[in-house]
Amino acid sequence: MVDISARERAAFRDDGVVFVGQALSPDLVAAAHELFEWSLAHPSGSACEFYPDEPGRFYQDLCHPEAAFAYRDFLERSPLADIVAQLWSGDEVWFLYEQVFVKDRAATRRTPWHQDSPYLALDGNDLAVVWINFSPIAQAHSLEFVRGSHRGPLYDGSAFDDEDDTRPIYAHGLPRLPDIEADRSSFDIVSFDIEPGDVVIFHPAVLHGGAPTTADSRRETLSLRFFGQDAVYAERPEPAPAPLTAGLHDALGVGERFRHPAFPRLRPSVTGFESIPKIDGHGQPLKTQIRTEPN
Ligand SMILES: O=C(O)CCC(=O)C(=O)O
Repeated sequence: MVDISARERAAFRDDGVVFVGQALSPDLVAAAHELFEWSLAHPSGSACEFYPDEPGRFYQDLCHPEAAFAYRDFLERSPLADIVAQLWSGDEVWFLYEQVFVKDRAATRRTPWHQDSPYLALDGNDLAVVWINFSPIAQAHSLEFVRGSHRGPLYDGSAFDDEDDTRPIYAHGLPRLPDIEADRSSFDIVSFDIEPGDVVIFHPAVLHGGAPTTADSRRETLSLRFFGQDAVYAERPEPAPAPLTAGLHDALGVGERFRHPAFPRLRPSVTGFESIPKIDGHGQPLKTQIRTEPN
C-alpha cells in the first residue's frame, strides 16, 4: 500500500500534478515494462509517428481494443488505482486506456505543450494520467507542467504539426493554445527527475509538454489513464477523438455520468472485465484522427 500524504493530495488538487516517488516496486516496473513491450508488439490502427520526416523518432499508440485484458493483472496488482483514489474525492476507479510513447534514434523535438482534455470526451475532478518510465530521466528531458493550469481555460488541442506546435485540432469553439515556449518565464513550469519506480500523476486538463531528448537516449513511456466517480461525458467542438471507443458518442449525453462497458472498474472492487464489448480495431492513425484545420 502506498500512502498518499496530505501534501501530495494538495499538489494534485492545486497544481494538477504530483510526483510520487517509488510508487512501483521493481517487480511492478518489470511487469509494466512487459506491457509496454506488448503494446509495441501489438500496434493498434491508431499507432503513428508524430514527425516521420525527422531523424528523431516520436512514436505513440493508444487505446488498443485488447489492452484492458492484457493489462488486467497489472492494473489489479499495482497500487496505482489506490493511489489515484487517494488523490480524488471518491473511492471508485475505472481504467480508461493506455498510451505508449517512444522517443529514440536521434535527438527528438519537444512534445508540444497541450492539455489532454480537448482530445477527450470526459470532464471531472476525478481524472488522472499516470506517467511511467523505465529508465532514469533527467529533469531537463522530462515532462513539464504549468502548475494550476487545469483550473484555467480549456484550450484547443495541438495538432502536433511539424511547423507550428499551437496549430489547433478543431480551430473553432476553443481558444488557441498560448505559445508557452516563446514565453516560458510567464508560466509556472514544474518538472521532475525520474527514476524507474517513480510516477508522475497529472490531471488531463493541466498544460504539459515533453522536453526534448538527446541522441544517446531512448525514452520509453507508458501512460495509464483512469477516471472516477464525478467523471461526466463532455462535449467538445466536435466529437472528441479519445477514448477511441466505438459508439461512445451515441451512447452518452453531455453531462451524463461517464460509464460505459468498455471501461472496467478497479476499485473498490474489480468488475466489468467480462462485459467489455468486442471492439473492432481502430481504423486510422491518431495523426489523421486529430483534425488539422488550416491556421
Ligand atoms: O511523454 C510525452 O512526451 C507526452 C506525454 C503526454 O502528453 C501524456 O501522457 O499525455
